[in-house]
Amino acid sequence: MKILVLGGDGFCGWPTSLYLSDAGHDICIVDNLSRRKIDINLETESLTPIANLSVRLKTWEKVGGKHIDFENIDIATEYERLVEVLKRYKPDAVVHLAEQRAAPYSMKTPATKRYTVNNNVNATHNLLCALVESGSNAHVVHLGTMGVYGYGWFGSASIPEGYLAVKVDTPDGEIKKDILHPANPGSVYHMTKTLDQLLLAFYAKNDLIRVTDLHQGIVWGTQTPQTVKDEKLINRFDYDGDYGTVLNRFLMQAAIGYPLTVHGTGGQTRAFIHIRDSVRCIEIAIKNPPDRGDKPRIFNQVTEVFRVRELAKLISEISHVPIDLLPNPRIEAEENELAVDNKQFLELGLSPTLLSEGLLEEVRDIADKYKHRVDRSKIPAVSKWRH
Ligand code: NAD
Ligand code: USQ
Repeated sequence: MKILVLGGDGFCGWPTSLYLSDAGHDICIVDNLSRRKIDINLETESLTPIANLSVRLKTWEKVGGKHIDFENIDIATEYERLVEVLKRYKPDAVVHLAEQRAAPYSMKTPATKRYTVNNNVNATHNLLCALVESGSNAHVVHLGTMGVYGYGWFGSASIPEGYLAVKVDTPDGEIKKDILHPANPGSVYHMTKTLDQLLLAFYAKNDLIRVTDLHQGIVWGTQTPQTVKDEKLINRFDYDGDYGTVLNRFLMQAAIGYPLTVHGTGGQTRAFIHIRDSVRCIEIAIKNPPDRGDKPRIFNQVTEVFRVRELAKLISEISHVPIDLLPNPRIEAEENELAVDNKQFLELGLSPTLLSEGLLEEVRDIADKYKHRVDRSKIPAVSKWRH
């Protein structure tokens, strides 16, 4: 298949591009390198030494034996260029990962809030509009987030895959319907993903665009079988207070003896997935498109559920680094139950990488190996939800 990977230089996008290329698909990365520029502005860097994109692509050509195209386009602002690429490249599928993805960054300042909304909503809408204008029949595989659901509204009931079965009493009797699960975002970033859902649903209905939305949990881990082939292919690993996600942050903190930064009581329960499974799920989704005219197909892209303090305890036990219970900079439930349906991916063949299998490799090959690159001043999470 011919596949455009929007956001293909990012943490999920780079290993996805290599995985799909290795599997024999023709890949074109579209990225404006904004994530690298944000690192420069925040004066921080990936823990792992990521190569420039041109070096990454040349290395993959040598090591993987495959060519990957690259177009430097801001899909939120350079609409005409996006239309032109769609017309020229004629993709069978478009994987859309090109959004500002950090909740703390999205809550940092009025400027980062507005950037996140403008970038994410326009990126998704421009893509959908450009597909229609270019006459493309490409299947859109969009990366959404578990955060659209708000981590469990109905006690310990399992969160369904996108749609909630409701019964409504009407004068003509009871009506049963599957509706989009109520949205309950916890940050400006997560809010943009709930807006994306409506854009995707509208274009699926009105223009018969085939859409799959992947509500992914927190991705942990770094390497895939492709990125590990050469150090110049290494994936990024964010650890700073804005972009670092919880499990990867704890692993890096354990490696340098920095007390594990648990927000509040650590009773927050979240869903997780290893980066190796994330790229597999994307390929499974590409191979199983909905029909034209169907509503978006929604998968919950998660494999395990943990409480933050359970993760901290586990890592503290293996590293002997203490846990620090910090005031929570976010506005979020201090304690929540979370159960998530993920049957669709399991039925389609996903065999999950469990925390118990991947953790030691991550400590040994990434956190320990690159700990000399850590800037301790970038670790505290300083973005506050309410000022
Ligand atoms: P990332 O920031 O590492 O990668 C995003 C990429 O998109 C970057 O390379 C960036 O330069 C590019 N980009 C952003 N805006 C763009 C624009 N307007 N035009 C062109 N390129 C643009 O993020 P990631 O962790 O790889 O996340 C990818 C997607 O997966 C996001 O949509 C995110 O919301 C979703 N997701 C990520 C996680 C996670 O834990 N990392 C979990 C759930 C969902
Ligand atoms: N947390 C800590 N200590 C830390 C960092 C985080 O206790 O040092 C807590 C947070 O307060 C939160 C939880 O850990 O309760 C998760 O935070 P996170 O930064 O790991 O994840 P989040 O902000 O939710 O965002 C990440 C990705 C985002 C994706 C989302 C999936 O950055 O792109 O959409 O995970 S989900 O969480 O399922 O919505």
